[in-house]
Amino acid sequence: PIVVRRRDYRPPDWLVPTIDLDFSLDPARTIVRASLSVTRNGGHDRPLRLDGDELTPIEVKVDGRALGPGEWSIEQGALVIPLPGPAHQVETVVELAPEQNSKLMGLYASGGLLCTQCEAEGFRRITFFPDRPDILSRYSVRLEADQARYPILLSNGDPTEQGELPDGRHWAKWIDPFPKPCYLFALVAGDLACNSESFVTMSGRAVKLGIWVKEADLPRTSHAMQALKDSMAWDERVYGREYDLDVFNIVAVADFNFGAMENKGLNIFNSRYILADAETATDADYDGVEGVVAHEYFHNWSGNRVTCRDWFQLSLKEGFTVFRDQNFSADMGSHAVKRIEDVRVLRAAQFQEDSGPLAHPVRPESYMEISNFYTATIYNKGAELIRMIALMLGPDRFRAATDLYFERHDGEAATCEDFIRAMEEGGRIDLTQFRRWYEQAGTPRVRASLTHDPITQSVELVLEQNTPPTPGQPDKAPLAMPLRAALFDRHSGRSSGETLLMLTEEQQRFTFNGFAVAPVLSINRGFSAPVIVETSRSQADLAFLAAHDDDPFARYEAMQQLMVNALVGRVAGQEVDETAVIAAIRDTVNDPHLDSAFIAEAIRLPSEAYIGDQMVQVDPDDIHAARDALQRRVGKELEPLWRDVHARTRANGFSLSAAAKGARKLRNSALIYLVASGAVDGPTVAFSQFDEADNMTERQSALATLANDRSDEREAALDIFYNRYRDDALTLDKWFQTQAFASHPDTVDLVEELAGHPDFTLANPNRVRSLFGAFAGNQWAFHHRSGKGYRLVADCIIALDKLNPQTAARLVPPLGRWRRFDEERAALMRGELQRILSQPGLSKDVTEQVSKSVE
Ligand code: HT7
Ligand code: ZN
Repeated sequence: PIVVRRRDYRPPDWLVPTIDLDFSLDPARTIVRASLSVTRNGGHDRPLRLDGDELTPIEVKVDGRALGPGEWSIEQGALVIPLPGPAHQVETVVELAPEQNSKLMGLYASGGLLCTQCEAEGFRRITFFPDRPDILSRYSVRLEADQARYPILLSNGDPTEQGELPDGRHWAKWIDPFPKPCYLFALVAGDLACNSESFVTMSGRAVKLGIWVKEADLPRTSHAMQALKDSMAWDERVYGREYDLDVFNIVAVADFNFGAMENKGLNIFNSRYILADAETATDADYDGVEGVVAHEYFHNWSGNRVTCRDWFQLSLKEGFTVFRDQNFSADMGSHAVKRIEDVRVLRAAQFQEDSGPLAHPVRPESYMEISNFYTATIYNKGAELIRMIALMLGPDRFRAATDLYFERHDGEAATCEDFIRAMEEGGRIDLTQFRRWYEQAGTPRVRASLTHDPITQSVELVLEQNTPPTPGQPDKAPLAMPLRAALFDRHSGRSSGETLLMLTEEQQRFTFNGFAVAPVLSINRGFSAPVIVETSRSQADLAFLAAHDDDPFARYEAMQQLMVNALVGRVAGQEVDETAVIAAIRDTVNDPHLDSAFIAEAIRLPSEAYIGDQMVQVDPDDIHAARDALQRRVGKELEPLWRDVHARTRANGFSLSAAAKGARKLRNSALIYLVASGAVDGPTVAFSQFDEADNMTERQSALATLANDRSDEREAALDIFYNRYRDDALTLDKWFQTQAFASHPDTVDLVEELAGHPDFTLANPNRVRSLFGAFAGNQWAFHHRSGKGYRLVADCIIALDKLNPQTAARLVPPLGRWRRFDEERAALMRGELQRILSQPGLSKDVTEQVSKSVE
């Protein structure tokens, strides 16, 4: 496959100021007529090149004249037409078969709908066009379809006209006044019902909001609608950004490669991020809906009004938009808990990526297949970079800088460099060194050592940073990072106040005076920089911070470190005093000043994968045994506490208030520990929670707890769950996912069985992710010594690649982490990668991921 390089960027040869599209829609045979006005960009004599993927032209016209076959050619799928003048009108006709499109890119059929997905390079599967984000065009779109089957016809912009045709067909016209890149084009045709409301913008314009779903799903759209209205108001209040069209539509579809898509005025969503009710959605699902609705809405400014010049700039819109949606969700709920959740995701997904064969900078230098670069690095690390800039500037200067960015680049295709420059000028800061964050891959490590001098009553903090080598980047330069820090008096429990330390050198010293006694260091508070901090703080100091730190993230972090030390010690076979862990958990649960959601986060043992990340070589069996043993011990020693918490957090009726959600979270933690305690009634208590719950949060967590052990209750609960939800795809996904993620010795065999279940299908990405995505994230089961887990995932990748290469490629990274495991496992993992690579006709998507991982 061809490698695309950032440094090869050239402005386009031809521009396309306007495009008229005419779709005659049909699942088996759709005709697409496109009429493009094209203008030569600069003095050159290069031909017009219109990208195409699996397209054959039926007709090609220039300025109204049909061209003969010798007047155009097809090169690597693209239509190439030599043109003489500075401006022409080019018309093409192609035929598509949406029902045959299993890649879910371009125009495809899903559950009786016809819909599109164009980002990143799907538009070229619909019509011949220069498919690159720096070509901005005005779109006018006419849709025609059978009226009974597709009564609703939607596209971008505002609807202008519609009409009926004699043969049972009808049509509608949509015009989008905002020039946009083709990746933001969308259409939907189907039999859809609408939850419709109105939003009045800050300048007093009424916007018609529509959430379009299958009729039966309408009652499940109210949370998404509220999230949309909250997002619109939040973007006005926090960033001064107002919505710009008269309508804003969202459509939910069942088959979708990603979470959602921000098409201008017509967002298309994976239904799992729209549909929610208490019967079928967990609190995490509700939060997911709120966060993704906000994310897509925020793209209207950070992504659509200001778009990307090329795909190397992807984090320009994604990192910034994740940062915006994270802050929105924090404002809607708890800042502390949201930060803890976001850091957990960052560590689980991005830190892993950064330490493996697929590590890449936030602004990559090259790619083979751009779909492989919708990664945690681009999204989540990208968001952390914006967060650091916002912290360094403070709220007022950051707002001035974002105002400047939006004003300066509105209507443009911009770069990460443009964004940084706006931050520098609008925020009055020099980001010269900070730019390295965009260039260097890898997670920096910061060693923090504190020494106390009782004579001068001062402490010296030495900070040393280094970033390990990553593929293609053996040497790293020091980064500029803001580290929030505080020092605590170990007797009074009070802090001397927080300071923001700017670490810019490889090694730096900071001195603090006025400490008669050695204080306790709290560093990287709020996770102010996305780094791994290494300290040699004792268990006693960590326990102190877990009880006293006034930064909630730092308090959580101290708890986690306390637990990690105990667990890593256990794995290493060392005698570790675990009483500090148990006491800290008990004191946290009993602290009346803490809210339930925070307590639940703080007392949760680190995941097996996170424990593995702390070790030189991962031993999945020993890690599982150590975590399991500590969980059982915490369960047993505090059993009365867990009974009490479980009983007192039982709610009377369902509510989505923060307090109710927090109580459910804590109740689930209590159940986990209670069952782990080995109490004979553990499975019965879990089954009762499963059986009596009036909400999915408690039902699913009880099921997940039962799924970890052999018991009659386990089998009964799984059967009941299946029979109750077998016709509801999103909820049935949970049944697959819970079993694939279970800490059960037979999980690997069960996953093989489930892959042959009549309800399992490779055609639906959510179903694939719920079985194989969850399984590949289940460290103990996936890394089964036999290698069977690797074989199952590799088999799935090979089979899925023929249907949906994008989703197949997303399953590769867990196999690529073979360097972190023992020789036998590593050999088995590599063997599977080699087997995948030897398949004939492998897609570009999977080839890129596997070839980078196998080396
Ligand atoms: N901007 C959207 C990206 C996306 C996507 C990328 C590749 C293949 C399919 C896709 N569907 C949506 C999602 C977002 O970040 O908002
Ligand atoms: Zn996005």
